[in-house]
Amino acid sequence: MAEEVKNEKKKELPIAQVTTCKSTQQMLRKAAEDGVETAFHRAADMKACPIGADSACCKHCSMGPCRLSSKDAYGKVGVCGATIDTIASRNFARMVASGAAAHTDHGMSMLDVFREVVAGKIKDYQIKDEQKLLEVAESVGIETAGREIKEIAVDLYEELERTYTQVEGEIPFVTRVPPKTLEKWRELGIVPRGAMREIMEIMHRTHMGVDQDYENTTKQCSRTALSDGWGGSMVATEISDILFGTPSPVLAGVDMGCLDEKQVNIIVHGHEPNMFESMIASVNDPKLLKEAEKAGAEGLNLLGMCCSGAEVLSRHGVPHAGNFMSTETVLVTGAVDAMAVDVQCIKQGLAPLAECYGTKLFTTNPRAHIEGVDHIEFVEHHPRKCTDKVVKEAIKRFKGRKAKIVIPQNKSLGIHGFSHEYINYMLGGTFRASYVPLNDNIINGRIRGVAGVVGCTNPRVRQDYVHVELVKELIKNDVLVVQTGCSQISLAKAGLMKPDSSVLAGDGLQEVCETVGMPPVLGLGSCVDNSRILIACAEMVKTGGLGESIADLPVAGAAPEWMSEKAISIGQYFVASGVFTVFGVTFPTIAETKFHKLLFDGLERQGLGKLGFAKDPYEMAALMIDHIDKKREALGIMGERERVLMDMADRRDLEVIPDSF
Ligand code: NFS
Ligand code: SF4
Repeated sequence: MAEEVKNEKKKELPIAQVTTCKSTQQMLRKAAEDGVETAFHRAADMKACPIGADSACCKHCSMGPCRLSSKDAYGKVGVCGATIDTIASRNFARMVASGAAAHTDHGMSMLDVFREVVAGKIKDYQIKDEQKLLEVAESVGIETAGREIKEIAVDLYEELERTYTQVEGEIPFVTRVPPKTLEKWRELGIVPRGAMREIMEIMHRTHMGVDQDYENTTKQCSRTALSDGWGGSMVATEISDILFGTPSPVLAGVDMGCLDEKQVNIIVHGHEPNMFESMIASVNDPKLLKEAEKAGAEGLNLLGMCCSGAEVLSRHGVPHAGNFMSTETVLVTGAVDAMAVDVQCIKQGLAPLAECYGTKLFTTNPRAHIEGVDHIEFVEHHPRKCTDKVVKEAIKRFKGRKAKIVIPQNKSLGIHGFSHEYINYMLGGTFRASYVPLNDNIINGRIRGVAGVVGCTNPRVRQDYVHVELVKELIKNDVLVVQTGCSQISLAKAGLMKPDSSVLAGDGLQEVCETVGMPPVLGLGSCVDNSRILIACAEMVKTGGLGESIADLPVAGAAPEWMSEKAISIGQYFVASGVFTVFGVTFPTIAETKFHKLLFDGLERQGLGKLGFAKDPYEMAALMIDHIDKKREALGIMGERERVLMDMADRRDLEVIPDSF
């Protein structure tokens, strides 16, 4: 209720300091006028707990909770005698388990749909991309020649189910891991079995009094995270491509300016594409369109937010209203007639805002209800029941709109939908699709390396700022950037997904972009689509000339504004795959501890990747570029180059981004 979210006595939010997103700034000003609060306000009012931020506390049993000192990490132990390394590594392991569970359960849902489609029990979805089905089946050793699609699909389901349920043995997609990388995993004992087994084992090992050696716990972190990256997330991506189509470049709009006052605005916010796909069918149903017209609307305007939004943006060009830190402020526009959410990253704070502005908010997934919010269950066997109902409720709200509507007029057009397959075609041409041109351009130095910039936005840092500045700095230094999730949306809003943004790139990268006609920043989709980055890395190794394992590649990753436990799982699977991965905001370790040193240094010595940390985007870019150069040096392809550091004049020049192409 509006009364409950009144924000009168609290100090004023320094709006320009908390976000660089123009639409979000405008809506925060409106929120102040309307007397409502958002996560930005709550973050400003509630300081993060310093002991928790350092992961120096444990509540795994009732002899505690125990708080160790962040300042003197080895000065104290828990009641059971647990050291800081035990406590921090156990906490970290549980973050990995939760993040991996979120991705793998999402992948399992996709696989459930696939099984029912193949069995003919779900008729609203079909196998849309048979070519992809064949490729995925062949990649896990399933015979395809002369066989029916259905037969192959049944085998593929059974094979991929092992990703989750297998008690012993390696998960199916290890067939895609470069042999040297896989050899390293085997040597270290971190090749995942089924995700269920790995997650169960983490929860067991982090119970009071079980695994009390941080090095041993960290191995299980890697193994579980790998069951996410090369397991659950990869299944989610591949099955979604098979069912809904493999993305290829598509022009689409991003930002709150995609809302339209004259239409019924419906936002889908969440992570699983199945509900979104059904919603696309609903808003294109002539009967529902008629109903909308009867209510006085010019049409049904469907938009995405967060990851399922990023996924359908990439796959179908559905417009995207904003990333994680804009999900509340978009309601402040008053223009959202309905918002349907499913799982993950749905702030409970949406509920009072929706009530205040009269937006119909619906939960749809049996796993995720919100107290006081209406639930319309989405059932894959008759998906339209749920999505048609949401559309009808949205039309009702449109008809009875009472809230004052203010839509920020910001909208950025850009190209999205660069699947790992498409990167092949784009660089190599349809008839000689391969990663050879990418590798060649890396070897000849036009492209210095590749960086994955991914992850959330977080009210503890200025929204979008770290993502955007980091990516600009990277491309200026000839580093090709691939993106997913909320980070992709930050850069899309800043106009970097346009091919002509290659003017911001260094000479070498600019030349490649202009020849191919691609932007220097490639949007790959949602967070589970980080698996596309793993596959691209594996392809680069396979193509040759850049070393024998993923750890040899001149690549780096970053989660500059992360907040979710999923980001921790993603970070750990990139590190375990051999990639240097830098986190921003904060990191749940104390720098002087043995556990911290293992993650930030020791793992690399074992032949894996390692973690890095920097809050400042330029410092973060420097860490990544230095790492890329170190790898180039080791490969003997360094040539003569220096890192171009941006001065203030350069930074000012970059403020102006061309908005048409
Ligand atoms: Ni990824 Fe997607 Fe966004 Fe972060 Fe949340 S929506 S799965 S976790 S906040 S990038
Ligand atoms: Fe304290 Fe040990 Fe119990 Fe954790 S497990 S709460 S450190 S006694």
